[in-house]
Amino acid sequence: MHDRLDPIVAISTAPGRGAVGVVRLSGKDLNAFASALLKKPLESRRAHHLKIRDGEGDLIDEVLFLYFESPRSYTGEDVIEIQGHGGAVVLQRIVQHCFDLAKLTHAETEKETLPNLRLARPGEFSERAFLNNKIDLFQAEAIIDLIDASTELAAKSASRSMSGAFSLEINHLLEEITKARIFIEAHIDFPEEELDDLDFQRVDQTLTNALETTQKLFNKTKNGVLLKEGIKTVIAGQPNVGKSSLMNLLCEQEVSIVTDIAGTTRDYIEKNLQVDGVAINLIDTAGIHDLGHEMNPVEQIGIDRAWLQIKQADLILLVHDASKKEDPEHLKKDKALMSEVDKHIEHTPILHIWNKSDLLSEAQLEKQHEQFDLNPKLQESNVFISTQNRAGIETMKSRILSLVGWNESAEGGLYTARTRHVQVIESVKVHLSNAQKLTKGQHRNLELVAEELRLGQNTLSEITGEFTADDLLGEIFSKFCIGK
Ligand SMILES: Nc1nc2c(ncn2[C@@H]2O[C@H](COP(=O)(O)OP(=O)(O)O)[C@@H](O)[C@H]2O)c(=O)[nH]1
Ligand SMILES: [Mg+2]
Repeated sequence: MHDRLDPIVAISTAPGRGAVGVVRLSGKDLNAFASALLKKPLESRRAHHLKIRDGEGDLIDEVLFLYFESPRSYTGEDVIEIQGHGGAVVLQRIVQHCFDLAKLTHAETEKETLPNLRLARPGEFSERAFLNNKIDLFQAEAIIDLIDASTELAAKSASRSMSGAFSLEINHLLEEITKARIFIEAHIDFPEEELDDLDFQRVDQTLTNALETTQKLFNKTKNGVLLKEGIKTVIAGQPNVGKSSLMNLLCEQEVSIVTDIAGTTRDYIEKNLQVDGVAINLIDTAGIHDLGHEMNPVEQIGIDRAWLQIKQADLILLVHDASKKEDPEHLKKDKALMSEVDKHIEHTPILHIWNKSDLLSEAQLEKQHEQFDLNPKLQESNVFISTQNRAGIETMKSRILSLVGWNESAEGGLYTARTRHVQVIESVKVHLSNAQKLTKGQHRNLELVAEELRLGQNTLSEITGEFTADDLLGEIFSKFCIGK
């Protein structure tokens, strides 16, 4: 592990050609080095024009030079930003020049201007911002989310996370839990002051409120994960039911070949798209025949790949042929397919899509609809569509989003989040409800209530990084780009 005190340097802009490229340095004390580089009086937070020359006096680049004195900088340390021309070689030469200058002996002190200067690891600038309390861990993670955002909604939500608005909500909840804990612990320390039923009711009410807040945060973070990671959605079903037609319709483009010949789609086909601003990674697969069907080796490989995709899916769109809904032969195959799908998945939601509704008469369609309308659970997981006349497509889209738990009317706006946050909040919920149970009836035990609250508090603090193990920090920041 590198020393967290070493001064660091990196090219912060993306590799390749660009109008401008940025080299960034951060360190505890860059003042002497910055003066040596600039060779004129240094002013913090001011753009200086500078011609950088190598040892022989040849011009490397003409740059804008900025110096941010600690603590008013991105990392909280002294930061230098050199904005040069955006070419790989010229930026490398600027970095090399920084190394040469760092080794130069300072005349007055007879020490190197900047001992131990080294290249920054990915995310090290942001890691320092976190370690110097410029941002919390949740905000740091939102920075990568903003860089990686693939939809406008994801970008907006990431900047909301980055601004600290979500961290504020987490901190409010932490305060609620802390208050309850202080109240309980005060009575453990002074047992002579018996708690009466009214006191217990108060604790109970506080915990009910905290649990409600936790549930709201839980819903928001789940949404946030969907926003960040997108939904891996696999289209599966028997041959010829219209899987590839559905793929093409959703992609608004002919990505899959559609014919009336069963077995047209051999390999799976993947495409990223958006449904109401949510990123969907849509995958069309080879049609799955009934198990007894003779298959050629290519078809077999296609079907094996289809199963692999089904296993990894966040959501399965199981396509059926609505016009064959009464055909016993087709139904039998469909049933066999569904039980096979069940064997490959655990809790993956399935949306049953009854395609080719255009082939049904009004009366038939009405009858089918009625069957689902009576049962809200069935209604949520079934939809009639036609890729031919585009009936039912909007309903299908809204069912797709609701089945994966998307809740667009989240109070207070959307945030990006990751699975780690969902897990943390889930376990906070467990600690809080344990605490609540322990305030009631014959199981009442104040020490255990306090302990559950303490655990809940510590767990929740992992989100903002107050109680986060070093190796987790390392893992989080390693996902950043170099120079960020
Ligand atoms: N009538 C009707 N035919 C459809 C519809 N969707 C697809 N088809 C036809 O069904 C056949 C199989 O379609 P395809 O998308 O290749 O099915 P896949 O094998 O499941 O990928 C093609 O002849 C399509 O034109 C629909 O909504 N209505
Ligand atoms: Mg196909």
